Amino acid sequence: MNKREINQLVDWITTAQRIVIMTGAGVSAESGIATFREAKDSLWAKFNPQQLASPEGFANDPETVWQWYQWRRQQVLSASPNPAHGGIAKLQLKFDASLVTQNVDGLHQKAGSPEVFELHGNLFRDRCNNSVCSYQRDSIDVSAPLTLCPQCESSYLRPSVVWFGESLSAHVLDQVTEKTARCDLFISVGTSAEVYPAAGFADLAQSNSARILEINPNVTVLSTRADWVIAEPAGKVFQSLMEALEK
Ligand code: BJW
Repeated sequence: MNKREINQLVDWITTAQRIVIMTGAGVSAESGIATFREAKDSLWAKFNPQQLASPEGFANDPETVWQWYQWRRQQVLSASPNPAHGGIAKLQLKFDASLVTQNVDGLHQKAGSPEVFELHGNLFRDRCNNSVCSYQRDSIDVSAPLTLCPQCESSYLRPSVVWFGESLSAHVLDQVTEKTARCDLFISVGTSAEVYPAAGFADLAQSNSARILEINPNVTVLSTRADWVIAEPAGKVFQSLMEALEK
């Protein structure tokens, strides 16, 4: 980012009344965690994440889906937050900024974010795959095998994340809708903006006259609608922003 851009970013942040920051997998890329649609060189590259992260994928092959999530848990447990996670946490503490994430990795919390609206759940919880059974547990044992639910003993335990075709928490959606409808600056960071309902929040903000800022090194479906695109890695952008704000 050049000096003019950094000054403009500081101006947008400091003059906003209410900010909503929406993050996706790209915010964790600089922590070494593969993004959802770009993982090309991992052990799991031959699998399609969109198929694995689905009720159909789990029904067809629960063992493979379970092992994929165990591998991802292991990856995340050995990762640390990067300057984008840290910078976002600092913005939340200094300004009226709400954080909404599609990520399930918990790195925003690890970086000190005081409040995180997790749209797609959390990697480190399991729940029973039978929606009428209420069993849940924390899950950080990356070598735990696929098991039947100890409560109903009829369905497998699965990660407590939201798969395609599944509903997001109505409570979380209501809170995010309310924050987004009232914001005057919406910052989309590291998301391809392809998955709904998350992708619809930028439209909601824009229809209420908020400025839309996208931070993503690659063009997305949001880019042409955004008021400003900073086409650089999020870690680099937030590092520059923090240095400028701390001067
Ligand atoms: C960097 C970077 C760096 C790289 N710095 N950036 C309306 C229209 C059409 C379809 C639908 C609709 N409403 C609902 C649907 C169906 C569906 C959907 O949206 N499908 C689309 C694919 C079209 N949605 C759903 O099914 C949702 N449920 C629902 O709406 O229920 C009601 C309903 C059902 C059916 C029909 C209608 C209504 C549920 C969605 C759940 C998504 N779940 C997943 C898996 C979570 C668990 C897990 O992690 O395993 O969530 S899928 C996956 O995509 C994951 C992510 O959170 C999500 C978004 O991905 P994200 O974060 O954007 O990652 P990438 O990889 O796509 O992009 C990374 C970006 O980072 C890239 O742009 C890079 O350039 C960038 N980047 N390095 C900054 N350093």
